[in-house]
Amino acid sequence: MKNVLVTGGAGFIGSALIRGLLEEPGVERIVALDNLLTGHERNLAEVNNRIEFHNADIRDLAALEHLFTDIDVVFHQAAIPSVPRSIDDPQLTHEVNINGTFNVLLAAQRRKVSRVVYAASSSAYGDTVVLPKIETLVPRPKSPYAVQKLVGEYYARTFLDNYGLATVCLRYFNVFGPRQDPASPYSGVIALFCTAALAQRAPTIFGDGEQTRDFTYVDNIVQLNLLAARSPTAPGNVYNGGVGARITLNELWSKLQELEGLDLPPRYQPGRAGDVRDSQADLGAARRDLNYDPRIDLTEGLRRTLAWYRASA
Ligand code: UD2
Repeated sequence: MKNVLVTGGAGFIGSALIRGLLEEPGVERIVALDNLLTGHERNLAEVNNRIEFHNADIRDLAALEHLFTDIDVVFHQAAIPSVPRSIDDPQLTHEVNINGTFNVLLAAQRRKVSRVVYAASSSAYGDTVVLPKIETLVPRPKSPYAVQKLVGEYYARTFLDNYGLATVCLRYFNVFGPRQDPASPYSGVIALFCTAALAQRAPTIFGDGEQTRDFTYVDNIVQLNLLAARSPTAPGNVYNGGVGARITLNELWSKLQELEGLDLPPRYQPGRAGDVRDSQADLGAARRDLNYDPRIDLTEGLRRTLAWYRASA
């Protein structure tokens, strides 16, 4: 793994991954690609002189083919996230998340990239009777976003089977941490809750707040990506990326209030379309095959995230 490229490199997860890659032995050249639709150049501010940044779009196949020259591993993080955003704008999210992913795989195959690690989503599971959710469950996507991310997995597997492109899919479970943008109504709930807590504002909870999530600090996901890029047995597989726990949104807000010494009841609004009720990762496969060991739990992750938002306000 000498030359690596991160799509969505100026995004929240992509920029964290780049910081991880900068510490990784043997990595010599890091290329970041982003169209800055949801990413920000400021996310790469202090590492900018150690990487190559390209303002490029994954819908542009020619640009990808050009940038993938001599690349060993592509970490494909570029996407338009958010379940409600995909419901509001299915066409744009389809074009980026499905057609863009197809282009990344095609360019990787044409440029003889040795491996693509793909950011898949836990949303692929939908509502299952079984918890924690294990990779062998039949997917039941509930939103355009969930379908789009799942199609990416199927394409990744198909490119391995038909063209020999080594691909690994990582189903991220509700990732949070520094640099997650709190500025959009489509932002991840922890970014919104942390910034509400720091401003001493009541957050909005959609539904009864008893839905559960496996909130995963971003450094755990960086570790998972680096392991997936190196493991000889990973290609062709799908791995959950979570911490293996779950918490309700009501509990999450209580925890944040405790950490910040607040007493602010949340506002409740009707539940969101496409929302999954419960989510928790089974980590058996990732632990067994990849040696994945998520070291940062929710409380520690929240402390670090609050500190980051406080410092960057
Ligand atoms: C989904 C995926 C996640 C990732 C993400 C990317 C599931 C279970 N998870 O996250 O793996 O791919 O999409 O976008 O499908 N909420 C509030 N108040 C707010 C904002 C959100 O109550 O102000 C609720 C929301 O209704 C949901 C929960 O918080 O029940 C989490 O929402 P989110 O948008 O942070 O992430 P989610 O679960 O859609």
